[in-house]
Amino acid sequence: MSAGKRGALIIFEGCDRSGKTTQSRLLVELLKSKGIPALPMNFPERSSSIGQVINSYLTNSKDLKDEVIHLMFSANRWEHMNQMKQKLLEGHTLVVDRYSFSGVAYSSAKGLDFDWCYAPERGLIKPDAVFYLRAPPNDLTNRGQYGEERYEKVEFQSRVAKVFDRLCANEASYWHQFDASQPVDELHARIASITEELLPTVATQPLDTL
Ligand code: DGP
Ligand code: NA
Ligand code: NA
Repeated sequence: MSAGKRGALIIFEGCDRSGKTTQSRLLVELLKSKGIPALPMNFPERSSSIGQVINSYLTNSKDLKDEVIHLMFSANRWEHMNQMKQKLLEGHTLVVDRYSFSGVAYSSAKGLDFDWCYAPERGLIKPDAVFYLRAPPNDLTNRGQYGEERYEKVEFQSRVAKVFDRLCANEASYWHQFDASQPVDELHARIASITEELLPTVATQPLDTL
């Protein structure tokens, strides 16, 4: 990697079971196969002490006030920012399964104020692209394991989807919306082509913040 060329911050967002995990894995594999340094990441990152509290909350073994868990999800992103910045500046492209927008979408869906939800995300590294995998929540219940964790209820997921739609409209300059019900390989091909166009463009741009 030549000096001064940074990697891209690429985020996958969408409701539970929308295919983010599969698509982010395929994208990392493709980039690596082309010799492009790429690292997978996942939020919430459940291994830190904050991440372990989040995991207990999601698996319903712990209850926390909506505001408290919101700030913990945000703190979980903040605790990884230095490491992410360093990796990006070293030339790694980060492919991340969920980010700040899940924070806004899931907490707004509970009724918390949109701007209040967004506030703790301000200052985090701004993604170069968000790939929003959009699907009607009714379609998602047919996919594996739906319903095991706290938020995996159709009615709640439809409210989450509405907030993602709003974010997608607000942040249209770097959001790319896809129909999540299309075949995995077709979706991957679309995502791959946008990513390959994006990488040389952002390589010389400074990192920005949300
Ligand atoms: P995942 O491991 O990506 O499937 O995420 C686990 C669950 O946590 C999923 O239902 C989405 C939800 N989630 C992810 N990030 C946040 C966040 O920042 N805030 C809230 N309230 N929920 C989140
Ligand atoms: Na999930
Ligand atoms: Na995730």
